[in-house]
Amino acid sequence: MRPVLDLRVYLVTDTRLCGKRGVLATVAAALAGGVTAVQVRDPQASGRQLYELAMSVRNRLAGTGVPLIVDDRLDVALAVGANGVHLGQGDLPPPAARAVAGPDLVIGWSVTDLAQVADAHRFPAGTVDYLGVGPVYGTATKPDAGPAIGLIGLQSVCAVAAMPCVAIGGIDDTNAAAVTTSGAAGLAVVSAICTAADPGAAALRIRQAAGW
Ligand code: TZP
Repeated sequence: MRPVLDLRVYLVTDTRLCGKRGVLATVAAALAGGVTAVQVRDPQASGRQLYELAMSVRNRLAGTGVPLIVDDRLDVALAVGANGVHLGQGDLPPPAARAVAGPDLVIGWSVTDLAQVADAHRFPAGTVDYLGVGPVYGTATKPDAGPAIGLIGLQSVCAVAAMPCVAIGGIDDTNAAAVTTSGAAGLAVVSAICTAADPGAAALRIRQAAGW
C-alpha cells in the first residue's frame, strides 16, 4: 500500500515563477531548506514537456525520501513513477483516477468548500489521501482559483475533513503559524519559494514559522 506522505512544507513548482533559475535548481535549493514534498505543476506545459520536467525532478528527488506529486495529469504521474497525483475539480474524478492508478499512488484533491469535502467523503474509502484547501489568501499565482476562503473557511474544512488538509494560496512565513493553527496538516507554497532570492532560506523560514 501507498506510504503516508509528509506534506508539511509542500513546494508546488511554477515554471514561469522559477524564472531563469529554473525548476530543478529551485527544487534543489528548497530541499536544502527542508521541504517535505514537491509537486510539479505547469498547466501551460504540453504532456511531453510536463513528462520531461517531472522526470527531471524525480531524478533530483531520488534518494532524498522527498515524494514527487504531479499536478493534474494522472498519465504523467504514472509514466514518471511519481508518488502521487494532485487533481483539481476539473480533472479526472478521484474515483476514476483511483481505478486506473491502483492502491499505491497518493491522490490529492483540491477543495474550496464544505460541499466538496462532503463529495470526498462519499467516495469509496481510500480514494483521496489528502485535500488541498484554498485559496486561503488572495494569490496572483492562480488567477482562476476563486475567492479566498480565509482562515475561517480553512478551519471549517479542516474541522470536518476525514483526511489531512494541505492549505494553499498566499502562504508564506508571515502567515504559516496562523494557517497551521487553523488545522492545516501541511502548507502548499508556490510563489513564496519559487520567487525567493534564496528558495532554501524561504522554505526554512516557513517551516520554522509553522513550528516544524
Ligand atoms: N491552487 C489554489 S491557489 C494556488 C493553487 C495552485 C496557487 C498558490 O500559489 P501561491 O503563490 O503560493 O499563492
